Amino acid sequence: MALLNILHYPDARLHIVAKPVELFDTALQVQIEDMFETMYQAKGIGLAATQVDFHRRLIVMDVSEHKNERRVFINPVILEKEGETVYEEGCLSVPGIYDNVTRAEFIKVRAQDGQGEFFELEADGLLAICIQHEIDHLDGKVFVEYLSQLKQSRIKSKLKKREKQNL
Ligand code: GNR
Ligand code: NI
Repeated sequence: MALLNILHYPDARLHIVAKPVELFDTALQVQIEDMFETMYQAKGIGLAATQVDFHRRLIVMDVSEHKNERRVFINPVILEKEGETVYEEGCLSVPGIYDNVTRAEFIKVRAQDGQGEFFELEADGLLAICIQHEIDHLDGKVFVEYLSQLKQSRIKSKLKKREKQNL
């Protein structure tokens, strides 16, 4: 097992559009395990492969209270969306920044598991929000892009400044 490095906004690699996973091999199982380890240690509820500079359509997630409900979504597709909900989101790639984002309240998603088996899931609440947040990452989109240009430029300056101090 290994901890992976999480990219921080504004890193251009966060805007790469991920390609489908085609091979459900041992290397993929290792990548999934490493992503869970990285997500749990960073205290996140989800992690998209894009965030660890791996540009395939793979997401790991655990929105449970006791951190014992692992979910893997490979090549996820949202089949249905309904309603709207506003939630104060955060992102491991935008540390320390939280702001309201409007998303669909209910979704139906089709994806493959780690073995390549297809499944469908209807989700609401935090699970639905997190799935949409993670699929955005696979499409090269970070939640701050839903905020005003002014907020985005303030967030960029703040994170760049912080990054410099940590050099
Ligand atoms: O840990 C996370 N918490 C969170 C809170 C509200 C909305 C979305 C998220 S996902 C985030 C982890 C992350 O950055 N995933 O990409
Ligand atoms: Ni995120």
